Amino acid sequence: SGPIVGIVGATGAVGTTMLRLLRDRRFPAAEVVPLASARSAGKVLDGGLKVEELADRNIGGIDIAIFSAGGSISREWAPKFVEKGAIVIDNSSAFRADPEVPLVVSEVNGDLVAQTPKGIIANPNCTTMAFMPPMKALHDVYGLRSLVASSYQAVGGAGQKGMDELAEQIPTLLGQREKLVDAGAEAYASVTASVHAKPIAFNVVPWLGSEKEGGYTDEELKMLSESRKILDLPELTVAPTCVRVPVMVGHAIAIRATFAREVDVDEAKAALAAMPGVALDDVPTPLEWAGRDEVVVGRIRKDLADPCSLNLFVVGDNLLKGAALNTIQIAELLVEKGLVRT
Ligand code: A2P
Ligand code: 11C
Repeated sequence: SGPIVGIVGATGAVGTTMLRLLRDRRFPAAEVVPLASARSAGKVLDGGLKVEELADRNIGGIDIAIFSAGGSISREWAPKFVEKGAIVIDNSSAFRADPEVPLVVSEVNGDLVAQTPKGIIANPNCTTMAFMPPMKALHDVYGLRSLVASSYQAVGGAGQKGMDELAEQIPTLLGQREKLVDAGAEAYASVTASVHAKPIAFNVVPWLGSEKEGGYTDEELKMLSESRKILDLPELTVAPTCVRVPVMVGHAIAIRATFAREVDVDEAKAALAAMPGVALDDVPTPLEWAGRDEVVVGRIRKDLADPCSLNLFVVGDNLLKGAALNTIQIAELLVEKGLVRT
């Protein structure tokens, strides 16, 4: 029989999606164990599984542990699962930079699931994940050198609480519709932001994550460090700007990609169309692509000034390919390659 799969953070936005994907994709699990905080212990989830508390007594026997409960939970608990014989697939940023932990996008560098000296495989950041399959496809043809990448990120990237905050602010601000037009600051002051950096309903917030060096946020610097690691391009340069927009699910990224060779739009489209997990759409929007597995690329234009650069727009469901789907695809690779205890 198959592996016993533990989902840590099973009650969250990503964890719930993982549980659904295990069912929908008929993952060959002998058993699925949903784990969350003591607050959720005993809760029965859709599908009938009962949540267990993340506690030492509940983690024995798990063969694959998929984490999406934040970096501090991963740092504390992932090694404990490994000690008990599990392979950990971690959706937090806790281990992504560790040279002994592969950072895997299934279509791009899935072979690395066999190289896990620490028993941990990291799942990339949801924004970076969306543009990795298209960039890999184009890199293989033209040789990628640099990116200017500006994101339009959904509130669902911050989990259930991120979506709740937008849903609560919309009716409050809609109730003061005139102020949205001529007294924005007053409307703005009538709602409180706790998850997002500033009120997000009817707004766009160019600050996402925590402050790091040079005025960049951690989310922006992940676009650089994770792209380099996943594409195995240590010299890649990235100019990142991350922006939160009032969209529930679906991150978008406007990208100017510069290559070693001159690009051709039709040839680029053919390379993108041939890449597994990538779809093409002339004008892709997050709302249309929420709930779909593929990342989608549109607005593909040769740069006006530089014949070696392409401008394009990428959209990806941050809960699916950006998070839960890629972790399940990694688990599927482990099973296919016979790399997991059953
Ligand atoms: P819980 O629902 O019991 O708080 P999201 O990213 O959507 O906010 O979800 C976060 C997930 O991480 C939830 O499943 C949440 O469980 C889980 N989580 C948060 N804190 C802990 C903790 N201390 N121990 C175990 N799971 C936790
Ligand atoms: C967001 N992308 O949209 C962030 C959340 O590196 O896993 C994911 C942070 C990460 O808020």
